[in-house]
Amino acid sequence: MKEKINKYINDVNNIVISNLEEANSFKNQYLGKKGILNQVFFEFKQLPGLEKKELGQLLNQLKTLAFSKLEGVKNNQKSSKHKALIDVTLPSNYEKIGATHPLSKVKENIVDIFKKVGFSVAQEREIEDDWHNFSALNMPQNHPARDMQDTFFIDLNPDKLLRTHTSSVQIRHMDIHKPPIRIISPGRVYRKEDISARAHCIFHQIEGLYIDQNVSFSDLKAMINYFLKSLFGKDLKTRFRPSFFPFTEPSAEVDIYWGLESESDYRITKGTGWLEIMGCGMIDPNVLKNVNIDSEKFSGFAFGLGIERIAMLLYQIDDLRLFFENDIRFLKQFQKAF
Ligand code: 2NM
Repeated sequence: MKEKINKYINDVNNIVISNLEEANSFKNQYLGKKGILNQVFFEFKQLPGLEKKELGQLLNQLKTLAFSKLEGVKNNQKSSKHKALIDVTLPSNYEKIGATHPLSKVKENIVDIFKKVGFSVAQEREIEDDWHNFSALNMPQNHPARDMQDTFFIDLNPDKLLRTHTSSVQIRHMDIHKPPIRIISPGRVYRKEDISARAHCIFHQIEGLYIDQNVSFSDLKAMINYFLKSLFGKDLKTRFRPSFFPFTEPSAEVDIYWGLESESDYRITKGTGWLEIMGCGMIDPNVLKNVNIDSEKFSGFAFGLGIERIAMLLYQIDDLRLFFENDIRFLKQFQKAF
């Protein structure tokens, strides 16, 4: 018995375990239910008391050795796993720390919709002159439409002002490029307004311009319907109401059917279910004349909308000021929203 135990001790000492499979077979062989240790303990129990005393210690030595051998293998594996994972020369894990601002996201979505049908983006200066912001758009000095917008004037001589709409971008584009024209102009615009939940002195617009031969009002309607259905869903209902802008004739305002399902639907649609979403029209021949485009040969349409308004509808934001305060608690909500 003594020799047997000593042999096992020797065996365990000499066994080399190099993988999980070998560890499992060692465990079965020595520590399993019918394993060597249980067998030897069984035999040990049959021994007379005196022999037990002598062999007990040796047997415990074998038991401790077998367990610590297995434990050693486990620890080795753990630490080698760690060694393989930690490579200090690798770049650290990528942490997403920012979010796209909701206004940027809405702008990108709208721009993508128009890019699909051949529009390209035009951008221009925010500090404009009177001609490009007003006069070229069929709003001469003393035109009543100028009263509709309160303008931030920077200088009167020479005239410098903050653009009140992105139509000035389109005027500058038409100055340089001749039809066919398909552009969309997203950008920041300025109006002298008191800041409240519904008004701000800075906001964002997107305007579109399409000029070619034989462009009609039905082309305009089709384009707007394509755009609004792309943005709000293909089952969207729209309607066009006659309106007035100095730079278009005829002009229209476009409503979308928002529904009357909730209390807030009632509030934002004033109980009608309809929401005014954008303005549009056929470009006035006077505007084409101002940029030297032959209005006998070419016609076109234009449209404009406010990005804040769309973002408020899409994300149920009820205070315009949230877009400009950049409060992290507000912005964080858009990290995963898109
Ligand atoms: C609107 C509504 C109707 C518009 C017109 C022009 C330009 F420069 F071509 F004349 N740009 N944008 C336009 C027309 C904008 O916004 C509500």
